[in-house]
Amino acid sequence: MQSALYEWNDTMVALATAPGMGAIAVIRVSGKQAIAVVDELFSGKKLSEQPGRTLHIGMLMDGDMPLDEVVISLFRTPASYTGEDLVEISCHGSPYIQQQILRLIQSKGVRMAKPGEFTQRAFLNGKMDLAQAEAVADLIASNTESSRKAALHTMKGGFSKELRELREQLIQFSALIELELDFSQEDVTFADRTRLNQLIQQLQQTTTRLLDSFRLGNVIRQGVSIAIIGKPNAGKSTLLNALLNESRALVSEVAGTTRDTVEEVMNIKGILFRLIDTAGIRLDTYDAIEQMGVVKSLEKMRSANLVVYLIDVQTLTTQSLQQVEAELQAEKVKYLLVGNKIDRLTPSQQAALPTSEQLIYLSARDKTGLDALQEAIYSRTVEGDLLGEATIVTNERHVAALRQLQHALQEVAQGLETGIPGDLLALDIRSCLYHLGSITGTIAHDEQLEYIFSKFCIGK
Ligand SMILES: Nc1nc2c(ncn2[C@@H]2O[C@H](COP(=O)(O)OP(=O)(O)OP(=O)(O)O)[C@@H](O)[C@H]2O)c(=O)[nH]1
Ligand SMILES: [Mg+2]
Repeated sequence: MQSALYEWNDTMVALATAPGMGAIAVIRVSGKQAIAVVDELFSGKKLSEQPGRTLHIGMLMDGDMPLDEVVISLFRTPASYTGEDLVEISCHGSPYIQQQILRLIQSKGVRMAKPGEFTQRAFLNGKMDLAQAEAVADLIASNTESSRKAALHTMKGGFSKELRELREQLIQFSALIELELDFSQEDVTFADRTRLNQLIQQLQQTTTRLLDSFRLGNVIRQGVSIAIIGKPNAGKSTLLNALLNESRALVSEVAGTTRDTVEEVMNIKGILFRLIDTAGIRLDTYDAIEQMGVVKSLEKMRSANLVVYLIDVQTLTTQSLQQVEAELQAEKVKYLLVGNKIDRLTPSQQAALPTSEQLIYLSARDKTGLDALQEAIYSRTVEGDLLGEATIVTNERHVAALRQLQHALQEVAQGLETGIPGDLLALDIRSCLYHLGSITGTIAHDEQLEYIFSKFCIGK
């Protein structure tokens, strides 16, 4: 898979660990000259005579002067991350040493790698397909259990396997169509029309399932936004602090304390939730700043994935509850109702409180009932079995391609129904294969690759 981007003969270097001081830093060199160049700087064994997948300890020399004691990991083509000769130098993590090593290697005619170029080479050398390469960046960026899991699944080829199966089905399909073309002169009804219909249905189902997984994929990637809404003094900021287990938002007995929204993240069962504390909603205020806060709260409420509506139980009645629910329903938002300050009521008063499926009682101050709230937040927003091994599509580019595939499949299905000629069907199938190929990168343009890999870290 030759590409104009790919300069087959040049050797590149980059710092693979985060810049700055650390215990150890890793510098990667990949390409035809990688081993020879590092060999010239290394005072230990002759690296060019060593087999791949070996480690070597020795001094890295700046001329006659020892610069640092390092460990060399040696990989030989094709058994390396990039598929090329690859040397990793583990040095002491001083930024000065890192810079000196990078300088020495560049002085041997090696250039600095661009972001993602190691992975790009791995892709161009057929070590992984494009979907897998993109998952490498996702894995590095993963910040929760769910994002880590989804990225690892794709990086290890889970998604690619599903795409390959789709592709095989499509090829089967086109073979059947060709067969039909061969028989078109004879007056036989094609025996396997049912088989064709079955196949196209299977293809559509898989595509739809993958597309549907993106709803969850989006949740995994971006997190779920939760707006905490309610009247002034209901205890919204206290609840935010309790959920975060820190004093993040200002709390006071003065109604109208929160003026601007406060956002913080919380992790429930490996999913990221963005909690938004808002100014209490009071529509009769004459304070201009507070009024602005209220407008903002309403905006946050409308754009959130879930609204947690807080009510002080001391003011809670069946009637007020109904009114709140009616208003939330009119806003068409997904919501949970929380009766706060339960500690203020006697057990008999508590027993007399209205109950509803959507209603949770707790004390934000005493931090009781928080587990039930977290559980409800999770189950209201994240559906399906996250711990399963199913592919979850998290990448917008893949979604766009899958949508086009779905559209093209629809054309094929329609063509079958209306009985369009086989050669036209074959064209539609080619378009299906094209969209599939764009995900795995069998069909990829240089600019597109450049764009995808430019978003990677340097050294990966
Ligand atoms: N007894 C009791 N008091 C609480 C509880 N939660 C909050 N409070 C008190 O209620 C008052 C208001 O709390 P805040 O968290 O500032 O309320 P808020 O909804 O953020 O208020 P605004 O930002 O003004 O809209 C404070 O004095 C809190 O200590 C609770 O569970 N029990
Ligand atoms: Mg507040």
